Amino acid sequence: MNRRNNRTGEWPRTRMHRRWYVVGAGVAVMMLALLVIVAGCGGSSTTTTAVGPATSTAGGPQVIMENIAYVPATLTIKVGQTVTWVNQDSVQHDVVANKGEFKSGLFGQGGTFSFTFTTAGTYAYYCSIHPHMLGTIIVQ
Ligand SMILES: [Cu+2]
Repeated sequence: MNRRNNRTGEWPRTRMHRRWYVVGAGVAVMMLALLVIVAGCGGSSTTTTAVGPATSTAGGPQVIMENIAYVPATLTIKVGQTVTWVNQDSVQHDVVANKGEFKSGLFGQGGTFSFTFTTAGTYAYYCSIHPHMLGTIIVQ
């Protein structure tokens, strides 16, 4: 029979490898589960306000709120993209669409607001406490 050979240690080594395969498969399953969870959360239009350092928003298009202005004032994106507004002012701001498509609520320095645009069009918006603070998102 093909039993293990204690002298060479051949069989135990193979078993070790098998054990690592099992661990690897477990990790892969966990990663897949995480991906599914993350994908499931990515709905059509998310409106989340996170207060705290804006560190997890890298990558997507951003509008910075500074000196009581939106920078850039006009931002062009593609359908399906998520815009994140980041308040870098020492005063509170919000993001309110003229036609009501989104409304963030006030948030202070370091706070962020994200909105996913699923329909092409031009979205003018303003800050409810600074009448001259205006911006536009063009979704193509
Ligand atoms: Cu403001």
